[in-house]
Amino acid sequence: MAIVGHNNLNAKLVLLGDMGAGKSSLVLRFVKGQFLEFQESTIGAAFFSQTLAVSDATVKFEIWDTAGQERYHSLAPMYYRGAAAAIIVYDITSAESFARAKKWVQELQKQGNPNMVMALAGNKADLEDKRKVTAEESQQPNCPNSTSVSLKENQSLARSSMC
Ligand SMILES: Nc1nc2c(ncn2[C@@H]2O[C@H](COP(=O)(O)OP(=O)(O)OP(=O)(O)O)[C@@H](O)[C@H]2O)c(=O)[nH]1
Ligand SMILES: [Mg+2]
Repeated sequence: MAIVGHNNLNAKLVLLGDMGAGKSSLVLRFVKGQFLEFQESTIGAAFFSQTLAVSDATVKFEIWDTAGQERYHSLAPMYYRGAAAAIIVYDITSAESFARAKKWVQELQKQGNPNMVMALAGNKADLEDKRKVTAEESQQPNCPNSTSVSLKENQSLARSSMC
């Protein structure tokens, strides 16, 4: 996290996870408070920023929304390098997306900034009847408190937990 001026901080945040997990939906909720039923798949990566007042400081989040398609995997280090925080998103209706999320946690633990704050967010909680990743499974030893959210139903991101 870079200190820009008195109580003004810049924080780089990166979104990682399988394609279709909901990374862009999460950013759209955070930045514009919106949800799109047909969100287009991200190509390469997209950049957004959002400024929030946190206690007596102003934090400007510089957000990299990466593309989940496998062919973009090799670009990811460019986006997570130097990041203060990473949110790894998976889709609770897809076991593959959860397997991918676990790989991201491992990759960041090996290659990411050691002080990086990581959160694991199981998205699409509104599709509970199609759930493939149980709440127990999602409690990873290296990320023990993950919970699920629905970006569609505008549940708070605070419900996803820190690793
Ligand atoms: N039912 C439901 N659908 C969701 C939710 N969040 C996102 N979606 C839908 O899931 C689809 C994929 O969401 P995206 O945000 O594009 O996923 P992504 O992770 O950015 O995907 P890539 O850019 O391909 O890596 C979109 O059609 C969204 O509308 C949710 O909480 N519930
Ligand atoms: Mg996307």
